[in-house]
Amino acid sequence: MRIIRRRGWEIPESQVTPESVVLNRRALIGGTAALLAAAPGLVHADPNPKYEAGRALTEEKYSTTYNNYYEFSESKNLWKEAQGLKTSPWTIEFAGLVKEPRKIAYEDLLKQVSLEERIYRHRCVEAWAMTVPWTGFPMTDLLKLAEPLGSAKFVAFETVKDKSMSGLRAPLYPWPYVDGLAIDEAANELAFMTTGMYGKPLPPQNGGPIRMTTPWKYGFKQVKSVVKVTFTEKQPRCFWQEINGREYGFWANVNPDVEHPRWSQARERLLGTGEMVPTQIYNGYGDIVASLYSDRKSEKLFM
Ligand SMILES: Nc1nc2c(c(=O)[nH]1)N[C@H]1C(S)=C(S)[C@@H](COP(=O)(O)O)O[C@H]1N2
Ligand SMILES: [Mo]
Repeated sequence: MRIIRRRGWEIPESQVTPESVVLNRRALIGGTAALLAAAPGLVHADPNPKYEAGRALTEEKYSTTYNNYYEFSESKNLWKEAQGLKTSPWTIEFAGLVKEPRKIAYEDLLKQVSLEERIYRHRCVEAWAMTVPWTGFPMTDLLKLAEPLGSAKFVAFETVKDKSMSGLRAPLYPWPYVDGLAIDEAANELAFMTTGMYGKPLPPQNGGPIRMTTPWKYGFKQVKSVVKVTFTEKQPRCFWQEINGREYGFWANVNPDVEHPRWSQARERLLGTGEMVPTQIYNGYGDIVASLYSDRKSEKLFM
């Protein structure tokens, strides 16, 4: 098991978690050493305070049973169907403006990165939110492995198309699901490749075996079950932008003051408790990411 990097992104779990959840997770981690050693994509890291989640973790039973994954279904209740996605073996392709286009087995990729745990807030454009302890590695490490050329200005992530996904039969959608980032966004310290949650491998419904996580942006930017990473000179086409570019743009940074054409973004509903809380600009991560946009003020940054 590679693992454990003492860097922050989260306050110690004991400070953000109801005591019972902490105890359960400690029991899980302590009691399943063999499982942890055997399963890829796992980590239990010692949190080192840097970024504060500032709210309780969402209970796992909610974040793993209330999902957006249109390849399976437009309903939130798709987790059972998603178990049909075989997440091993898994291969990721590096394509486009890279030194050498190639495919890499997920197992081999994991050997070349260090896993850590980060507790991030997640904000869906539909105005629900959750707080999740993710496992994974910085997106910069993926960039290093992919070796993009200097001419690469953007990176696009693509979701698998699999026979287990009955939603793919909806012909109106521009499958595969693709979304992307500017290279400097992808290199930001918050951008994360996620391989697990709650100390376990990432389940298919949450984008297993590997998804990307950019917590300052709306959830639809966060591509699940990634099989292809393509470097481009121009902004890549993005799934939701293509479906409805008026409502869903490329940058899609969270902002409580920029309304969705059909609803307010001022507040968000916490999964599990149903509590309504104010939404923060950049989902509360502005101190880390706002500088990415200082030279992009003319762009439609918030939707
Ligand atoms: N491939 C794919 N990725 C996707 C989606 C999807 O439908 N298909 N939905 C997105 C949206 S809208 C959100 S809010 C998050 C939800 O992630 P979660 O189910 O882990 O909460 O996944 C994002 N990634
Ligand atoms: Mo979403």
